[in-house]
Amino acid sequence: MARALEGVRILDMTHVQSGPTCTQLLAWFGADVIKVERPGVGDATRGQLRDVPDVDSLYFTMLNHNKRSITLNTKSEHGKQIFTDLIKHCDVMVENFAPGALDRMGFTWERIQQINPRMIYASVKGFGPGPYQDCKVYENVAQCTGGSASTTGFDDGPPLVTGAQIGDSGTGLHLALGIVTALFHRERSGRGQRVTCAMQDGVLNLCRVKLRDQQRLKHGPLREYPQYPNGTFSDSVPRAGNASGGGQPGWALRCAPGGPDDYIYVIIQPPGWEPLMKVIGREDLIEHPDWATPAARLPKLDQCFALIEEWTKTKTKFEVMETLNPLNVPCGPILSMKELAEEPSLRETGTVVEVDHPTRGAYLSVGNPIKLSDSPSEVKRSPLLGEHTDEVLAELGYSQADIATAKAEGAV
Ligand code: CAO
Repeated sequence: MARALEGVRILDMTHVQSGPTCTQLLAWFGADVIKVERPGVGDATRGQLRDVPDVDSLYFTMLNHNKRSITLNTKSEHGKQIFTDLIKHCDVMVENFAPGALDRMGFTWERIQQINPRMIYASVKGFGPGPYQDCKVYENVAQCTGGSASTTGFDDGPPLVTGAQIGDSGTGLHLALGIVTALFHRERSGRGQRVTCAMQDGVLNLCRVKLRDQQRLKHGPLREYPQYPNGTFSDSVPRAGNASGGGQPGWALRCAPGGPDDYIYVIIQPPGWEPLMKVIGREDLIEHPDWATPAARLPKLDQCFALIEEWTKTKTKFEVMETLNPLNVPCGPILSMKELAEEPSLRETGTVVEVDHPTRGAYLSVGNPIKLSDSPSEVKRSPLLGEHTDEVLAELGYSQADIATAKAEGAV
């Protein structure tokens, strides 16, 4: 069965995390992703955060599945020739270099269009046009500049970055959508186009509800935030701790036996009040005028959650889950990475997969979280540096002698 993006060739100039997550998704959907790396060096992540000496790091292997690797010095004359052939050969080019790097190599968007008018040229940058357009940007910088850090954390603490890589992987996801949209458009227009996504913009898009709240602030306090009604609001959106939305307050509550991840997030929806109070043995509060309605509870949500926590502290998070779910009380255990790695249901769906690697051996990875019924993803190991150089050059029409010359000159 042909996979969804079979036949689409991607010229992958990406490195580190944001770009590679994008091209990995396209590879999982069946695109032929040709990753171009600097001879002898490769993607810097191959050597970063190494856990085993002399083998590609998990950082690299977990972001570059299903790709082919070719080494190419795109700054040498011979390398530029090969690169030009690759641009002719491919449908999509993806890069996330520092601003202007490809222009400096001589490959401007205008030049790329001359070489291949059907080319879709996609880039991740830290910022869009504006005062910071020339800056280099990494994950946490994007989280800070996109509005996530200022709205994450507790009221009395500093801004916080999140473990979810919304700057890098989030922007990679956005870019992948831009690319498949441009491919779809090319079916009708016959032409490629430029696709860009700035990390600041991607993070802000994911923080959309916080810009909503910024505007709501003008019309009074944000009643669903823990600052209401006893704390104070400034003129910008505060950090909301673990609070959830207005009509359905939520909080992370401690569970037994009291380890760092022994918590469960519980949401109190109006219909959930009665069953919750029955479970914790406080039937007296079900009809009590000081507790029975969302409006009555709002000023003392901390007390509501403290009552429920008295009960959750006596159970494990999984016992609480088993008790509250049949009662239609939305809740979810705080799962550690260890628990997720060992979760059988995630293994069964391929969301967590074990992959074999020739120099590292078996390792765990996150597979494709997007499931297509007719185009399932098979996760294949990441390539070794330059593993497919000869193969790809042969596909471009280079003879064994041409390849030997390119190697002798250091172009590949
Ligand atoms: N052959 C020859 N030269 C190559 C090459 C190849 N195959 N591949 C890369 N290079 C060159 C580039 O052309 C560039 O050279 P110049 O500076 O002379 O133009 C040089 O290698 C370094 O590229 P870079 O500036 O992109 O790399 P960096 O390590 O200095 O910066 C990063 C890394 C991520 C900060 C920067 O690329 C960036 O801001 N990218 C956009 C935002 C982004 O994606 N950030 C997410 C990163 S993950 O947190």
